[in-house]
Amino acid sequence: MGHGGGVGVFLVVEGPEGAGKTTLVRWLAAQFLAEGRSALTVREPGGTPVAEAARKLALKSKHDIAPAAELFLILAARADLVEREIRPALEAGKVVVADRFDLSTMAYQVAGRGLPREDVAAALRLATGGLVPDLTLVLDVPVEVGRERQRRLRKEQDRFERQDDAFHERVRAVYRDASGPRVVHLDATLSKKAVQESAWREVTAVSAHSLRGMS
Ligand code: T5A
Repeated sequence: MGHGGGVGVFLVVEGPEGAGKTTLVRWLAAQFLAEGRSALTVREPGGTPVAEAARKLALKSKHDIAPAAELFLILAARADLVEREIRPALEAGKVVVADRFDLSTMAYQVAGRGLPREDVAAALRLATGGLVPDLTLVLDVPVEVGRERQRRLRKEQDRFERQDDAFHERVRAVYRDASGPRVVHLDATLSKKAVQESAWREVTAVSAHSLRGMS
C-alpha cells in the first residue's frame, strides 16, 4: 500500500472521547481473526514500554504540563511505537489497527492546546518518518454523547477528559472537518453493530487487494 511503511495495511480509528474507538478496534481485530488473518492492534499514546511511560505522564500527571512538552511526550510515544511495532509489522505484510494516530495530535495539541499547525505537522513527520494510514475511520459523535458514554463507565478522568466543553468542541471540529482520499467518516451515534458493518465495508474495500493470499 502507499503508506510508506511496507506491504501491510495500516488502519487507524479516530474520533472524540467516548466515540467508540476502542470498541471498534477490538471488533476489527476479532473480525480479521475470524477470517484467518491476525492483526496487530495498538493504542496511542502507548504500545511500547517507553510509550506507555510517556502515556502515563501525558494523561495522568498531577503537574501542569506546557503544551509543547505535552506534544513531545505524545510524539516520543509515537516515534517509539512506529519504529518498534508498527513499521516492522507493516514490513512483514501484517494488518495494523491503531486506536488514534496523527489526526489526534492535530485535534488535541493544535486545535485543543493552540500549538501552531505547521510546526506540529513537521514534528509529526519527524516522529513517524512520514508514515500515513491507508485508511482513517473517523467516528463522528457529538461531544455530549461521547462524554456521557464515558461518564457511564465511571472511570477516573484523565488530563484531557477534564478539559471543558469548548476544548472538546475544538477537538471535534478537527475530526468533523477531516478530509482526504483515505479518510472516511462514520456516524458513531448509530448502534455498535451498524458502525461495525460500515467500518468493515470500508476496511475490506481498502485491504482486499493487499491482503489477498495473506494469513
Ligand atoms: N491524545 C492522544 C492527544 O492529546 N494527542 C494524541 O496525539 C493522541 C494519540 C488518550 C488521550 O490522549 C489524548 C486524547 C485522549 O484524551 P484514551 O483513553 O486512549 O486517551 O482515549 P479516549 O478517547 O479517551 O478513549 P475512550 O475509551 O474514552 O473512548 P473510545 O475508545 O472512543 O470509546 P470506547 O470504545 O471505550 O467506548 C466508550 C463507551 O461507549 C460504548 C462502549 O461500550 C463504552 O461503554 N459504545 C457505544 N455505545 C453506544 N453506541 C455505540 N455505537 C457505541 N460504541 C461504543
